[in-house]
Amino acid sequence: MSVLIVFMGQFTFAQNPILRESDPDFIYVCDPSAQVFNGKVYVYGSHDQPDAVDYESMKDYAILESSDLKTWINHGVALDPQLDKGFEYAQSNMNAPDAAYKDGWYYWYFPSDITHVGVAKSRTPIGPWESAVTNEITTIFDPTVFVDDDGQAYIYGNDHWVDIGEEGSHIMGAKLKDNMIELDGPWIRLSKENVNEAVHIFKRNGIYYFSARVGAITKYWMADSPLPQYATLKGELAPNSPESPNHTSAIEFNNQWYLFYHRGDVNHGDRHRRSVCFDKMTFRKDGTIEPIVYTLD
Ligand code: FUB
Repeated sequence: MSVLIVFMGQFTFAQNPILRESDPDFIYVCDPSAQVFNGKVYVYGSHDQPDAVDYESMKDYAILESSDLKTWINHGVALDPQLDKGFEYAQSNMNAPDAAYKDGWYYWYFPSDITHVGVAKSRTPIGPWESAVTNEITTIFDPTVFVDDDGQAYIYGNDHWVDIGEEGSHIMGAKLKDNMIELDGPWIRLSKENVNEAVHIFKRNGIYYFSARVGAITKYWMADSPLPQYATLKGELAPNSPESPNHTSAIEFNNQWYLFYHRGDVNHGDRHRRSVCFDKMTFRKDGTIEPIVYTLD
């Protein structure tokens, strides 16, 4: 990886962490939901405050954008449910969000009060965002949304938050209606195993991959459908994220797969001041994945 770092306004030339505290517009962006829209990579993330001591102080979100994964535009705080009209129901703990596109709209799924899920929508990937609903659409921890090749959308998460080592939380999934704001069927439990948080789904070569933080690491499952009972646990996807609970998402961009994650041991951070990074993914012939190796610079 290049060690050259050049600053040109909002642009950074280096890989990890994407944003650096020496950037004029630096903010702590974490819980990355990476998406490819219109040939560009967008990272929709949570926003840690510089003086944060817990996750309650998380009260808005951020967007990063890149055309080549080398130069990044930091769009800064992008959705502030406390200030933007139409999100009055949103309270504290604006934990990990996700974004999805369908039928001309970009949808932003965000938690309020830990498990209540609200939805914003926009005609562009970077806003302006308007309220898609006037209240929470459902309750799930770390909501994430996937639109399959046939246009059917699904929402996932874990049924409730548990601490490292605690049991009783699983990967859950449900269909979304075409309006993207109502469930179209019951929640289905997709993992036999317990997970802590950070559920994510992606599809490659017809295989559906689910991942989640389990204890200190991120594990992954494979399945042949978006609502399997059950997906098959395959093992480690990513090691312990230094100084922070793991939260990952995967994208394919220019024929290469990448895993986005955050870490708390850079930018004078900690588990409440995290910074987004990404590294290459390597798939084996049978579709299983080599555990990610985290890099800096
Ligand atoms: O950012 C707050 C929480 O930390 C997220 O919701 C979890 O996934 C963990 O990354």
